[in-house]
Amino acid sequence: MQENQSIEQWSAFAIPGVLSVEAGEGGQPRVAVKSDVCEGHVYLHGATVAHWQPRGEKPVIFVSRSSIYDGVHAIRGGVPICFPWFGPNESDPSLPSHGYARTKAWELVGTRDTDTGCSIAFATDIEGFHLDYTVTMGQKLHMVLNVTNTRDVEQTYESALHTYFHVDDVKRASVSGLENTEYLDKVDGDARKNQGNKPITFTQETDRVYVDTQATCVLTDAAGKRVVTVAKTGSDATVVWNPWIDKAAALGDLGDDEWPAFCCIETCNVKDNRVTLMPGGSREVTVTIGVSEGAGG
Ligand code: TA6
Repeated sequence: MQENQSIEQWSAFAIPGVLSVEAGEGGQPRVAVKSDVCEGHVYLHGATVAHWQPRGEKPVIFVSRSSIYDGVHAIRGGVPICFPWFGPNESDPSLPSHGYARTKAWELVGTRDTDTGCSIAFATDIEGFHLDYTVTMGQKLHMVLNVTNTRDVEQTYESALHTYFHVDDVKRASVSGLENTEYLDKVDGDARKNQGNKPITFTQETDRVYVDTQATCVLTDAAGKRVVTVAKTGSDATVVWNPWIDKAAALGDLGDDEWPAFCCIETCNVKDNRVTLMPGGSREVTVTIGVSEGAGG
């Protein structure tokens, strides 16, 4: 934790019996929700959701056991926020992958207990944009990212809510909803392909940017006998990623044996679907995640 931070400074945000601000992994400050319907954590570092578990369910969000919690590195897992670009910066590859949002401390603005769950509001400013981000943890996980152009010239950005979903075995998981959708295949030189009429399954490193899609995705975790729905608004692209064996081994903050335990379904405006805002203009993205029992397959 940075020297000038103390947990006590956030005590005013506590909601007795359901929400507190505590020292999390590495002493990093996090908002902790423990209610009748769910539990969860959101770190102030990157405003990163790092845990959400509806009561009676297994954890839905995956975080690596090797994640680094030093207030500098991005948390490996959870819901990192990629902004104002996605992946390597196209004009300067020396800049941080996925931009600045996921590796900076966001301001905790407010907390509220609502009829759909505990709402936690964050804000930050990045390169002429103001970002407001609200996470609501209840029987569903609802995230809203609002981006406003605060400069007097038009600006273009990319964004992603880069959600890591826990699965019992990615080799037996599938993602439906993106059938017949065009995608850029990042493991094949960004070749443009079409998904065709079958759901996405995982047999190798999978890194695909599905463009021009507002579809709800359905993650079927056959091994875990669970179905997770990922519904969105304001987002025109969806990224699906699993690193598989070699890429997982190359990531120092991911256990070599962890790649079967997650897949990413990311709620994006990237590549063909990056966003240009006029001065003062805003764009809102929402994602709503729900869980239901699923037959094993
Ligand atoms: O969203 C998929 C992706 O762009 C992959 O290419 C992979 O790089 C992943 O993000 C994780 O990126 P990170 O910078 O967190 O290692």
